[in-house]
Amino acid sequence: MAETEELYKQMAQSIIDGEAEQAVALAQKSIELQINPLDTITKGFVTGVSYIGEQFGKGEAFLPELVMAGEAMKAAIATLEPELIKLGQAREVLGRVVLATVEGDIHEIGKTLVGTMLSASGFEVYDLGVDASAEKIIGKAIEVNADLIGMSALLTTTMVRQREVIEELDKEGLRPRIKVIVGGAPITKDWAEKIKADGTSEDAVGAVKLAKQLLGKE
Ligand code: B1M
Repeated sequence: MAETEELYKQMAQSIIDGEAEQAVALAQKSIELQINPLDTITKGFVTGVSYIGEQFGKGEAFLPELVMAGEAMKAAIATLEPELIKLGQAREVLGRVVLATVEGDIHEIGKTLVGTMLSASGFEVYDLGVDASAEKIIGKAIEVNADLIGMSALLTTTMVRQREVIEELDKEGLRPRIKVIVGGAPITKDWAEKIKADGTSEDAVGAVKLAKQLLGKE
């Protein structure tokens, strides 16, 4: 529908402009129009944040713009969160997941989205936030008797931390009981195999599917 396409464009632009209030207003409008919140995120807001990321990579946008885009993105996703939860209609607890962005990395938007979708689908999620050390992640996994650890990394310099956590889990004999999934923009299937993770996915919906498969809950 032309109106929806126009709305997606405005959403992307609100992120590019770093206009959090506008992003929230557009997210609310999408709820009123009963647009699937996952479409709102991927076809609207993510288009904007990807564009600003590319511009930043080329030196054509600067850190303050990246920060403002990130804030606008967070505000939009927070507005959509109740709708995302409704999508899941969880009935039983499928398993316990410890989720974090790895040490040295403060990118939280994708990780939080994965957490929301996992919760909505019936997983009990312990979200440790960003910049989480291996010690913190493993300690929490032991404390809550986790079935799965999910680690997000957005920087090529921090993705190595995922391997460190896996090596530590192996050393402590906690695998294969605790499964590990990894994700984030630079993470590939090759990387996941190389570090002996149990899997990776490109997006939040894929992460839920993978978590269910790994825990035999499909
Ligand atoms: Co940063 N940043 N950033 N940044 N930032 C990137 C990642 C970058 C690619 C931009 C670029 O240069 N083109 C680049 C990394 C380059 C590299 O490593 N090769 C970069 C850089 C360089 C930096 C700084 C170093 C900049 C600086 O200070 N000079 C700095 C690092 C700070 C740090 O972490 N120590 C930095 C800071 C920031 C902000 C704080 C300003 C902000 C984050 C705000 C926040 O999170 N609160 C920010 C942002 C917004 C970005 C971009 C533009 C967007 C990231 C995002 O939120 N995407 C990003 C460019 C890009 O990725 N295109 C960029 C939307 C989100 C929904 O997608 O996070 O990919 P994503 O999550 C997806 C999937 O990846 C997957 O599902 C999610 C939902 O579909 N997924 C998983 C994610 N985690 C998963 C886990 C799973 C499974 C799937 O299982 C557990």
